[in-house]
Amino acid sequence: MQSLLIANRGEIAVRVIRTAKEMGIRTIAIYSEADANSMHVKLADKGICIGPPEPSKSYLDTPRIMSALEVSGADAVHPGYGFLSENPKFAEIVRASGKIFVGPSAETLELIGDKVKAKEVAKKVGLPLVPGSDGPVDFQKALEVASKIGYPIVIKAAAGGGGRGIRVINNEKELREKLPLAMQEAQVAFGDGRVYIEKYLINPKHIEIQVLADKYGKVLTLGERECSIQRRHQKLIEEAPSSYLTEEKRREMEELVAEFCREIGYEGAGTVEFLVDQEGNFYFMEMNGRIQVEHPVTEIVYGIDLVEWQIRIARGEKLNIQKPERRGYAIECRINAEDPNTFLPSPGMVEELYLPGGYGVRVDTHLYCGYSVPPYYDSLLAKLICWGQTREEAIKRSIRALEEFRISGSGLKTNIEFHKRVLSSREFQQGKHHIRFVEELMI
Ligand code: MV4
Repeated sequence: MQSLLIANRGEIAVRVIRTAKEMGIRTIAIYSEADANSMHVKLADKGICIGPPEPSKSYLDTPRIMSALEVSGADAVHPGYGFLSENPKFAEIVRASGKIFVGPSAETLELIGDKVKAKEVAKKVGLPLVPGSDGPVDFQKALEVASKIGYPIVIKAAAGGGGRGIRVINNEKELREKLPLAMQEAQVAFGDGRVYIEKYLINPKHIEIQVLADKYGKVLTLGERECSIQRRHQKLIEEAPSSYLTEEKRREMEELVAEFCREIGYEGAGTVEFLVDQEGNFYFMEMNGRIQVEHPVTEIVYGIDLVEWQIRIARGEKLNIQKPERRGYAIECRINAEDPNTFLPSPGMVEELYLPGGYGVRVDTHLYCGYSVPPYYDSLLAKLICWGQTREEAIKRSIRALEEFRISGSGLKTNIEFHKRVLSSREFQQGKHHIRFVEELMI
């Protein structure tokens, strides 16, 4: 691999470019007209404008990206997260053009994108599933399964995921009303009307296992991240390891995840998502076939560059390393351009920027003074990742770093104060937070 086209923008494009450069790989940025002055374009060896600001005409437009790939002569594509990163068609088109897609095969993306099929594989390898329907349901089957497992239940779209196409149902009357709607919505949103049902778990934690797997069947699991601090399926704070898991439970989850990955012939970096209930039981939810926003907390506690391994695996290298030892605790705060009260996006010009630093502090960002945050994309401005020998130290260091952090400019608001509130709360400090914590904090 001589050169790599980064089919993304923002902090993740910068993140990938940095590692590619260290590996001696030439980098090609693509950018929309709204991103002409973006950091990823400045850092890359070459930039190609691919279209107007709207994602559908730029970062989501396969033909335009394939043209840029052809023109640039790059021999590989890194898709980052979001956009086309888990699109099986895109992965297949890249492969068919003779280029390397840095990620799992189209077949694997297809399989894990189908939540019903993924659950079948999970069941086969012995991963625990939430009680529910085995496979998609029709009206009769849904009523039958629901009365057996009891309410509340959730209806989920087979082609959904990440919180898209999920609905809570409290009783049979509601199920009769909402099931047809849920099926129609799934058909419209995903072109696939299949839905399945599960028992609704009350106040679980969101815990996910990181994996790396090479083309030769070697699978390495790198512990978990806890991502329970979220709002409307947007994660806000993630940490590794989770203080909620015992070493025994961690090993059990990691072994099952490794078996799942071997079963589907997974390759690249990936994440298997679980919900963990108040008794400590874990349940498989879905697998994500991309590098995730929160990957740095795993990098910090395991001392490994996950993007480097994505690239090495994609170019056919063996994952010939021992599992690194985990050390200490890392916490990531996602700094977003949003109004602290309404959570509405608040883009604008960066006029003043002071990034925190010091021992145990990492900031992944594409911001610089004079940069204008465009309104067309997600509102992530920066990720603050702090390490500590203990969780308490990681929390204290995060609060100290948040106090140093200054981002301001006309129209630009951030959620820095929100992070200080969460990190200072008793629930978070005691590790008792769950997926509804932010909702409860805001009341
Ligand atoms: C659930 C659940 C409760 N019970 N499944 C949403 C994202 C998707 N990956 C799984 N999701 C959920 N599935 C059962 N059986 C609650 C959620 C959920 C959630 C999960 C993780 C993080 C945040 C969440 C917010 C709302 C609902």
